[in-house]
Formats: sequence, structure tokens, C-alpha cells
Amino acid sequence: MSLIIKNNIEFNTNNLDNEMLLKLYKSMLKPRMIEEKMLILLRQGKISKWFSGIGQEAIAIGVTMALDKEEYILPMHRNLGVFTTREIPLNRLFGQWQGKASGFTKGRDRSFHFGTQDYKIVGMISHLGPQLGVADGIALANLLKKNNKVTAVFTGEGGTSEGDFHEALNVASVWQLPVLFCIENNGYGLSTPTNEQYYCKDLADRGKGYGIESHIIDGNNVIEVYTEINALAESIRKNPRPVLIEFKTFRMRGHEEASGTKYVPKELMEEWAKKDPIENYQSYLRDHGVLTEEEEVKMKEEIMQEIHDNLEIAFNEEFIDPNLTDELNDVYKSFVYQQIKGNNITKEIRLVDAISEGLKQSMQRYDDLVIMGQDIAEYGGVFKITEGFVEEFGKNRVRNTPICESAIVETAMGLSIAGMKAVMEMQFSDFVTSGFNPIVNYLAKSHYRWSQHADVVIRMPCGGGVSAGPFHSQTNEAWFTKTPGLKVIYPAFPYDAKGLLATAIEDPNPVLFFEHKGLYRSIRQDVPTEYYNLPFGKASTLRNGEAITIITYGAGVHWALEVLNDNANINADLIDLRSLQPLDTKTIYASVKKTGKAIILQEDSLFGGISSDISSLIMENCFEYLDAPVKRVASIETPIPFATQLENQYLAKGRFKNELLSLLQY
Ligand SMILES: Cc1ncc(C[n+]2csc(CCOP(=O)(O)OP(=O)(O)O)c2C)c(N)n1
Repeated sequence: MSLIIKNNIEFNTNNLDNEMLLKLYKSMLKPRMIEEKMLILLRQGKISKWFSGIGQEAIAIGVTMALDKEEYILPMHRNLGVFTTREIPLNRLFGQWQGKASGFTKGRDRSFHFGTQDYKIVGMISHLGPQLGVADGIALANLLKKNNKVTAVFTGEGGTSEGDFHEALNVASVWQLPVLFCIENNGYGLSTPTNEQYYCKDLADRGKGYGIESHIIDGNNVIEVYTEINALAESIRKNPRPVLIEFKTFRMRGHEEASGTKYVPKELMEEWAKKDPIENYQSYLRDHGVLTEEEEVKMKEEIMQEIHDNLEIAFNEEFIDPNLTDELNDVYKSFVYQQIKGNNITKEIRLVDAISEGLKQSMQRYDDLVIMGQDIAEYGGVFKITEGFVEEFGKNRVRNTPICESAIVETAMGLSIAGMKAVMEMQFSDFVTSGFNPIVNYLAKSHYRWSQHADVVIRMPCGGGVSAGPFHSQTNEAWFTKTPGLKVIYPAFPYDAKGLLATAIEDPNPVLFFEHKGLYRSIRQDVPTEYYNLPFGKASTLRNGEAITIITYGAGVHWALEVLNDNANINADLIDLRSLQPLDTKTIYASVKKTGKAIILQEDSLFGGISSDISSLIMENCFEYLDAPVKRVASIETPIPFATQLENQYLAKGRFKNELLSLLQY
């Protein structure tokens, strides 16, 4: 067949045989027909929100058909065609949209917000952009395994304005990751037209700025999409690299059905309606005798029947019967701690050395563990924790990153999806704000949403007393203890730090591992030289007394010890929490029930810190045993200041002794 132009769509069979041409057609018909049915159900109030991909089918179908089934695809909210082309049983898709147990999220998330390892699809989170960095992580795993696989990830043109897009492209470029970045430029991001979204002519041009090869493809021409992506995917498998594609297309319906299309000029709608990817392709196939009327009728009947049968299954399925235990149990992937004892040979080392040693021994233990962070390779990290690691483990596993916390958290997530382990070093815990979204929304929620764990440890050098001002001194554990799905560890001693870091890396769940910089070089202890681990959720009682319970962690432990060492007459239990999430309430309650008084010391400012929750827990569980109100001692309600005099006033340390004495006298 020669080149045929229909409504400005240039169809050229590119040597595809008739079978393939028909397969492309049927693959586009299926999501279109499902959508048409869904729109009816939506009007009948039988499903919730619907994001339409009508008019954009050629992109999802062409890309999915061009990839192998073992290659991951990360679609967005208009890419039903990815799911149908990977042949997910329709009853499960319908069950997902109805919040039924047969869906992919046990009713915990809606629409296309799910992934499935069985079909190598990783669904989006609402925040759009994180998908792109997660694709980097999967691609990094493929690159390291040298398995010649390509990963395709989608974004709308609106999503390209997010920082995640730029970070992900930059990382993919610097590391030459085999990712196909697919922008579906459909003219509008909700109601925002492209000229209010970006100022360049074509988004494909952005590739140049990142040193990434880019192409523009007619997104309404399924043959062009399929053949070009097929060729590109083949080339990326042989020569791993990122490629940016801008698909030109149009969103024919509202952002979601309720939002309508009033803001779209009528002429624009009419112009694009003429370019419908299915109608034009159908008439092209018909004109050339590839598709007969009978065949088409048969195809449609088959699809209609499949939709009908599967809808019946989904509608007949009972609604979910909530079970509290199931809900709580699915927040984390189950992990059974198995004790590994260290050897008897110990060496006195500093906290910083213990972390370094623990990390190194985990790298030796897990071949698939990758460490990422700024300046961590040859330079050894700003605190020198990874010094010498490149020599031992090579640059593939000890990776310097660009300054892009979000993309690296997302990359770590992608590594986990591909079955690897990741440790990320935040240069300072303060900078976690730049990677906050993927931590609290992606890593934390992933297991609960679709049973995908995040085998990621984020190391967090934190804490004050170092005259480093508001952006290099924070202790921000409270931002994470509040988020279900994360584990939060905060050791105060070298022995605990080494053993708990080992467990953090063993544990397949996301762990925020706080390391107080002020303790790095000031605290020494005898530590077993070999690998060992310690359980999460177990506090350690450092002093035993009868008069009062002191509960603290991190630097607070050393502040309390100083007071107790200088005042031998204070008869206190001193509890070092070590693990904030999970929290060892058993040890806390047992101690408070014994002493009748509790004081909680935290380095962070008071309001909303974990001391407030511990205080409430004590009130709720030990009230009858209390001889005094529970006291919280914390830093003042300002940012942490730089000048030593101001910082001393800020920190809780200076107030702790007086508060302790006055509670003792209550
Ligand atoms: C971080 C974030 N900001 C805003 C939104 C609300 N929102 C959801 S989709 C969307 C438009 C996305 O446009 P685009 O990326 O072009 O994709 P399209 O919907 O056009 O396919 C907006 C603004 C969101 N989900 N997440």
C-alpha cells in the first residue's frame, strides 16, 4: 500500500502485514468501546470519576505493542489502551474501578492508580511527575542487569512542567538509562492550554537541553506510533539511552467527565474530531480491503460480548467488607526479623564509623544493593561515610547523583520495583524537603495501595548543636513518623546504629534512618567488627530507677545521660527509643507504671513532635499510675538559629535539667 493522507494523517504501512494492521485496529477499538460503556455507567452513577483517553488511543496501543511483555510500562490516567493491550482480564479492571476486591488495590485506590507486576505495569500516583523518576529506577536496574530491556513512561504536557520531569530526564541522560519518555501533548492540562503551560514551540525540543535524542510523532496515527517506537525500542535495547518522544494529539473530552470542555474553542474540537485515530485508520483499512465490513462487525461483537460478560462478573461481585486487621496489616510488607549476632571481637569506633561499616557490610552481603547520593562516590560523601566504597564496589553500585532529591527517591523506588535494594544518602536531612513528595506519597503508600513494597533506606544526617543554621541543623523525624507506611529509626550509639542500619537494609519497607551529625564523631563505643543486626521497635533502657521515666532518642539521650551522670541522686529509668516507628510502647508503659512520672525529651521544636504523641499514649494507657502530669521538653517554636548563643537558647538541652527536677518534686 502506498502513502495515503487522510485528514492530514499520513498512513504508510511500513511493511506491516495485514494481520498486524488488523491487530492494531482491534487493539484501539477495545479501549474505545470500553470507554463508551464507562461513560454510560458514569451517567448512571455506577462508577466514580472517569478520565477519558478517547482520541488518544493510538499512542497507548502503538507503544504497548512495540514493547515486549516483560518490559515495564508506566502509564498515566488516559492510557486504558496500555492495560487492555497487556490483556488484563476486563473483570479485574472493572472491579478496580468499582472499588471491588477483584481489582488491583482491594478498593484502596481508584481509577488507574495501580500497578501490577504480573503485567509489568506501574500505575501512576495522582501527582503525575513521580512516574518519570520511577521509570529511571527500573531502567537503571535493567542497565545494571544488562538485560537489554527498555522502559516506557508516559506524561501529559502538563506534567512536563513539574520538577520531576526535568530531574528524571537529567538523571536518565547523565546515567544513559534506557527509558522512552513519552509526552502525550493533548492540548490541555485540565483547562490550561499549552501556551499557558510552556513557552517553547515543541516539547521535544527540551530533549536538546538534556542531551537527549528526541522525536515528534503523530499521536493519531497508530502505524507511525507503532513502527517508530518499535524501531526506537530495538535501538535502545542495543544501545541503552533515554529518548524523548512528543506525541501530538488532542483531548477530545473533559479533563474528567464532570469538568467539561467549555473552555476549548469549538473550531479546535472540530478540527481534531476529523483526525480521530480510529475512524481514519478504519477507513484507510477499508479502502485497501484489509478490513471488511463483516470482519469489523465480528470484531465489535466480540469486544462487546467481552465487555458485557466481564461487567456482569464485576457487578455481581460483593462490595468489600472492611476488615480492620487486613487494612492495618497491608501498610507494610511483612518482614520477620531474624537475629544475626555479631562476633565477639569488638573495636572502639565512632558513630560515623559504625554507620560506614554497617553500610559496607550490607553492600558485601547484598549484590543487588545500590547506594545513591550527592558526592558519595570518589569524594566519599560530605561526612565521609562512603569513603573507599567506589574502590570496593565500583561506580555502578556507588552512584554520585545530580542535585535532584525527588528523582533519586523515585529512582530508588524503581530499583525496588525491579527487585533490587537501594540506600539513598540525603546530604543533609534538611534537603529531604526536595524529595518529600515521593517519600510520603509513593514509597509510603505503595504497599498498601497495590502490594508493591519499597525496599529503600533513606539515610538522614540530621540535628543541631553544630552552629549550622536553619537549613543544616533540623531534626525532621516528625514529618515522617506521622506518615503510615514509613519506618523511622533514630540511633544514639555506634552499636545501635550499625545493627539497626543492617536491619533497615534487610527490611523490604521504606526506612528513614536518622543519623545525628553532632554524634558522628563525638560518641564512641565497642562494636562487633562483623555483620550483625538489631530488631526495630525495641527501645533500650540505659538506666534503671524508681522515681521517674525519661524517654528520649538521638542527641537527647546524651543530654539526659549528662544530667544523670552529674546528679547521681536522680533515680530514673532512661529509655532510648532507638526506633520511633515502630514505637516500643511496651517498654514505655512498663516503666511509667513503675515510676509514676514521665518526662519526654526531644530535640525538635515542641508542637506536633513525637513527644506529644508519646505523652498522649501515656495518658491514655497509664493514667491510673501517674503521680504527675506527663512533661514534654523540646526546643522552642522557632526555626533553629545559627549563632551558638541563639542555638543554645533554642535547644531543649538547656532546659531539661530544671524541668526534670521540678517534675521530680511535683
Ligand atoms: C502535583 C499535582 N498538581 C495538580 C494536579 C491536578 N491535576 C490532575 S491532572 C491535571 C492536568 C494534567 O495535565 P496533563 O499532564 O497535560 O495530562 P492530561 O490530563 O492532559 O492527559 C492536573 C492539573 C495533580 N494531580 N497533581
